[in-house]
Amino acid sequence: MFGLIIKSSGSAFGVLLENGNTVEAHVKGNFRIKGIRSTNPVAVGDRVELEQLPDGTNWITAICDRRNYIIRRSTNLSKQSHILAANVDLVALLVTVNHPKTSTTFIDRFLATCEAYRVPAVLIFNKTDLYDEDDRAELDYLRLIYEDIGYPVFAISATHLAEQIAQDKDAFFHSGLGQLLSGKTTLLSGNSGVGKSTLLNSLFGEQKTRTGIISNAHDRGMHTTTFSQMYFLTPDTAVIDTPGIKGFGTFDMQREEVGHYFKDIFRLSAQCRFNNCTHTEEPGCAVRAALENARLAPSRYDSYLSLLNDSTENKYR
Ligand SMILES: Nc1nc2c(ncn2[C@@H]2O[C@H](COP(=O)(O)OP(=O)(O)OP(=O)(O)O)[C@@H](O)[C@H]2O)c(=O)[nH]1
Ligand SMILES: [Mg+2]
Ligand SMILES: [Zn+2]
Repeated sequence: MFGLIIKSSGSAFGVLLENGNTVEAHVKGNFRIKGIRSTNPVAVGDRVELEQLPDGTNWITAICDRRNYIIRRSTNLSKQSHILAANVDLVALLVTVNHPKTSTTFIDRFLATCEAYRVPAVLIFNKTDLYDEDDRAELDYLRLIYEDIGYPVFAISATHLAEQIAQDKDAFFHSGLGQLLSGKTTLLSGNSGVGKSTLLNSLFGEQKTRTGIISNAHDRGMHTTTFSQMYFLTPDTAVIDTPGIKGFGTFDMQREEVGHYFKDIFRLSAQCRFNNCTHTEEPGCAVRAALENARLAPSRYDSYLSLLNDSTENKYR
């Protein structure tokens, strides 16, 4: 029996079978995939083989080869890694300039990971209805940076989107963000409280999953979503809502490799004097020249350096 993992809470999995039924399944404690050390051997998006025992319980016995996956280390101090999802067409990173604020380091680490795993990514700035003048200026600034690199950028209000979609669903799914999502399986990720579940509910026009509040004291989310789940908008359009994540420790990057995953830095590096330039101390570095001439955003360079430091520390591997 084969199926698709559509829900993962860590120990139990929801599996969509070929006959359209969903069953709960488990993995044996010692189930491991060669080469990947992660807290979850199976992730949403995985195609799996199942065995049903006479007592009616379902056990995952094998995972079909993955087209791709996105893996994250919870923090740089942690050896634990977590597969966010497998076999996705697109990563939609939901971020906010405020309420709560998503850091550019987080954005850049996430985008670099998407590059490393060769999964296309798009940035969605949410909660525009809450932005004041400064927030809007910040949004415009960041939008320029990321569009210039080549990432599609959208600015939305997930709460207002619900009305817009209710009024004209077809129009939404035939242009902009809606069109981009159509026909794809999209992993929705971001910090807690940025509105992932709210966006998901708006896309469906009904409450599919619980949303939380933002703590007044810390202006942060409360980690409301505790499991990952794939929801089908149409038979060929799916969105995966995931629990909010904090830091983004990266993985398996060699020092010389880090620059490859920053598309802007990679492009500039073609003009560096040394082809193994790490863009730190070397003479004739085109990346640092671009930084000085304001052709490279300081925040991007800072994020690059933070990843370079991770890979230098190396001891976590
Ligand atoms: N004003 C405004 N509030 C929003 C918007 N999107 C989400 N929110 C609010 O932000 C809070 C958190 O939203 P959630 O959808 O639960 O956030 P999440 O990203 O799923 O959070 P986790 O599940 O904890 O990762 C809720 O109170 C939402 O109503 C928006 O566009 N505008
Ligand atoms: Mg949520
Ligand atoms: Zn250089």
